[in-house]
Amino acid sequence: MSSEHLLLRALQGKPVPRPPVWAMRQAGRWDPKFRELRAERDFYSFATDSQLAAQASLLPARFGVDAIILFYDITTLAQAMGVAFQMQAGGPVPVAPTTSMSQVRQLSEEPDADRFASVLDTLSAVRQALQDASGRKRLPILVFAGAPFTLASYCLGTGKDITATCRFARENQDVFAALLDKLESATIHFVRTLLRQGADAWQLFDSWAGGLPADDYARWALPYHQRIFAAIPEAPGILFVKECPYLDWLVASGARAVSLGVTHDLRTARQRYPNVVFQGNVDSRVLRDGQPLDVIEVARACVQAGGKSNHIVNLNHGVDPRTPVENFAAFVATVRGCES
Ligand code: 1CP
Repeated sequence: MSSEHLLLRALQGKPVPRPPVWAMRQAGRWDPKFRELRAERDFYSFATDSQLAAQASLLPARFGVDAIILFYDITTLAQAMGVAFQMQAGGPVPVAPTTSMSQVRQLSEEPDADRFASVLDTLSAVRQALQDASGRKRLPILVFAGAPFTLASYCLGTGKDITATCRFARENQDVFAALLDKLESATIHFVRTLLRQGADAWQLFDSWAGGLPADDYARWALPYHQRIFAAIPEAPGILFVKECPYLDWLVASGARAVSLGVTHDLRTARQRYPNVVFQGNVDSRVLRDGQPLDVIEVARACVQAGGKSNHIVNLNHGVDPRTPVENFAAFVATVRGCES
């Protein structure tokens, strides 16, 4: 078997002895070691301390995951562009919502790398920690960005409330379009910078776009995905849209891999698109509410449905904070045990 990492082989559609496995939000509150590390620290001061963020990124390695996702937040890029955030219980909230054209004009579309220096420092610390004696990385490093629609919703202060985001978009079309365009340029610049600094692959999170009606998705999500994936050819990119009903449009995004939720049957999607690399789609609620035996069953069924090649095992959304550690461990171990 080649020395190339399993995740990178899978992303290229190459044959693999088993699918790689990792989880969105694998570094987070569900993990007691993360809670210990985070203690009572404010989220952004924790995330911008590159030594702590590197330690948080690396915590899931002890379970045997096949990739390390770098610890920061989708709002980290917006902060670098000039939007300040506070982390509240429901998620990030802007100190001053970006709602006018003059505010959008002030945002930097290619923020200087020193405006996201802590992410670059975290990347360098994680790379160093993952290096083995021969100088090879033990695991590949994933970086990520929020897609323009989802990140704009945080800049506006509407967050997960899609109805409120759409209302603003309809009443202020020019401002909304200008904000999305700025976020598109900044995202391309940010991801390419991290790839130049040694990240191996990347994921675009358009978490809230799956709730958009088709005509709005066709306007505010799909064209941005297409332009962003086309502008970053140097490393494989994965598209995630939480429980997105528009499978054809996910595939049309140009992403190297498409993350599926439980809205779609993986086996049917696989038959319809035999050459597409799919990521997913174990239900995160089974990890939250089930016993390890339930997790073993759904993880095996997922490998069966998605196949070994052209497949990356993941959840339908992030690991729920109430997930027992033994369930996360069972999820990863089961997929690792599917080797042939
Ligand atoms: O310590 C804490 O307060 C825990 C919550 C947390 C974490 C672990 C937030 C607040 N951000 C992060 C880091 C983070 N965010 C990562 C890296 C860690 C990992 O994946 O292991 C990633 C990939 C994100 C991405 C992110 N942040 C998304 C897209 C993914 C998704 O869940 O759909 C979104 C929408 C955000 C915004 C955000 N940040 C945090 C919260 C609570 C939210 C709101 C969304 C939510 O309720 O989950």
